[in-house]
Amino acid sequence: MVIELVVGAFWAMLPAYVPNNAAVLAGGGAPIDGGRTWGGRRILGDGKTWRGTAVGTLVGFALAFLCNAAADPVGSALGVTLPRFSTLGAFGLAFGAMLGDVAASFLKRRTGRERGAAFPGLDQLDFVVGALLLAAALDFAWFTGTFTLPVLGVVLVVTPILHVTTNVGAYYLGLKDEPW
Ligand code: CTP
Ligand code: K
Ligand code: MG
Repeated sequence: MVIELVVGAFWAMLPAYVPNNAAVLAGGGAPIDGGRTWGGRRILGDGKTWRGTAVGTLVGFALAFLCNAAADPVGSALGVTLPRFSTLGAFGLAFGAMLGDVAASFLKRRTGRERGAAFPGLDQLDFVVGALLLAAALDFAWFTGTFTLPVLGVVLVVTPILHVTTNVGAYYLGLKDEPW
């Protein structure tokens, strides 16, 4: 039961977990804010690009369909039932994750933090909150059926741990400038 809950929560969040990492690999090119400032600071900064945002969203969205196709074989191999993604739910998770990260950069710039500065708590949860909110907004019936309260509890505990681990890994692999 606990295994099914944890594996199911991880599976349900995959379209939200992958976009940020895909953006790190795909980043570069024109920044979303076009270099513009507000109150003497960049609106978002050079770390939020059109290409990173678009590729991140597409990769997360596409992954949901791979997950749907793989849910039966993977589920029976693990002896658990894995959740399926609706199209709108999948899009909400992927694009919402990117929007949450963009919103966090907006807040970081407003609070005087330069690009790449850490904002503990926000860095680990911005994309989770964005993903869950947009998925709920776009397909509430699917959302409440998939993200039950126990699943949400697991997501809020497991995500920061995974986020810290993957970012430290990406940093040591030379893919990311900072370990957060
Ligand atoms: N990235 C991107 N577009 C996004 C998100 C990320 O291009 N929407 C790429 C950028 O190259 C960015 C890298 O992924 O530098 C790491 O992402 P992140 O840590 O979120 O950005 P930071 O550079 O740390 O900037 P910020 O302080 O604004 O978070
Ligand atoms: K970030
Ligand atoms: Mg960063």
